[in-house]
Amino acid sequence: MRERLQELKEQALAQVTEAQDVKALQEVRVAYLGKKGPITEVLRGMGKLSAEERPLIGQMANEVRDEIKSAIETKEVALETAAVEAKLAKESIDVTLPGRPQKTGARHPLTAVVEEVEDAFLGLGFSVAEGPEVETDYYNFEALNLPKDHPARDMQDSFYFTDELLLRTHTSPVQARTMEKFEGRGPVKIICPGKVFRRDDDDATHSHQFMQIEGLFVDKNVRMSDLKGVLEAFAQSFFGPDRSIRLRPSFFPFTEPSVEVDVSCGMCGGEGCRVCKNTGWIEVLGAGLIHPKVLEMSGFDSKEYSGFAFGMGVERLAMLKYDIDDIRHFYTNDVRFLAQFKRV
Ligand code: 2U9
Repeated sequence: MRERLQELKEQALAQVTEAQDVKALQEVRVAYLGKKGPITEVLRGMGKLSAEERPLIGQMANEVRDEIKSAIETKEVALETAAVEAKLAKESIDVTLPGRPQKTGARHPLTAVVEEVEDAFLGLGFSVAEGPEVETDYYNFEALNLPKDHPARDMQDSFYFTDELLLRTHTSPVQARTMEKFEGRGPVKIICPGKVFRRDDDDATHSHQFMQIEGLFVDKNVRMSDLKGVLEAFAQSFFGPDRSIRLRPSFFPFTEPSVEVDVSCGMCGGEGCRVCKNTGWIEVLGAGLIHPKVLEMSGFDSKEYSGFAFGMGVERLAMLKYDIDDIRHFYTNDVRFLAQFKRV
């Protein structure tokens, strides 16, 4: 039996040495150490041995089994390590190769302009307010002193869902809704950026969808001089510190008095040139003191409170700032146009 065990051990260890992979090792394990294997068989047959021989053979069988087991385990670790090393060698990367250029996007120029205008007004203590693009006739017109038969409605024809529901023609309803929420107690100091819609034929300067930023400041003792100071600070922040503004009388149903606001021409510095059509000035926004009726309709006592409001077209600002000649560029998604704004 001693010889048999010695023989089994040598055979098993030789097969472990020869095994080229984990599967072959597994086969050796089953063949020698399995329940039906020769070592188990030896142990089972020990009953036939004499009392002196039994413990000796039992000890030897256990030793042989442990030796085979540990040889298999050692070989297993060696095979696994070799496999990982082979994989690493195959997958090594050449870190000296040049990198692949990353394709980067760009903010849409209208987004860039909105964010820049927001920054300028946030610095002046304004907050940003937003509201729905589908509006009621009341907030889009009535609350802004544009009753049903008002002639100024003709300039803001819209897309109607029903007689009372339409795509907003300006962001002014956001201001009216915000004022209502303040329940007659100022100050209210907000700017309202967003998409607006008008029934219009598209050409180089008109688009049936465009963006506006409107603003409003309601408090006690708000005057025209406050409006002028805020708009001058904005113009200098957005167009450059050397710019000035001028106000010309105008009319809007929601403001009284109303003004058009011009910025001095950046091309000629006010001398007169092609860009400003020889006037030295460029029209950029409309503004005025909020009509007392509008204040009252949104819940403010017009004897206690006053305020100013202003509105500007985002496309027009972008066209002036980046010398863009056609409003349709903003909405046709030509990558050659959009890629020019990567640094903006
Ligand atoms: C409330 C009260 C008053 C907003 C104003 C303008 C003047 C204006 C135009 C500029 C170019 C629109 O994009 S544009 O066509 N806007 O001239 N907007 S005052 O006045 C308000 C708004 C809300 C409650």
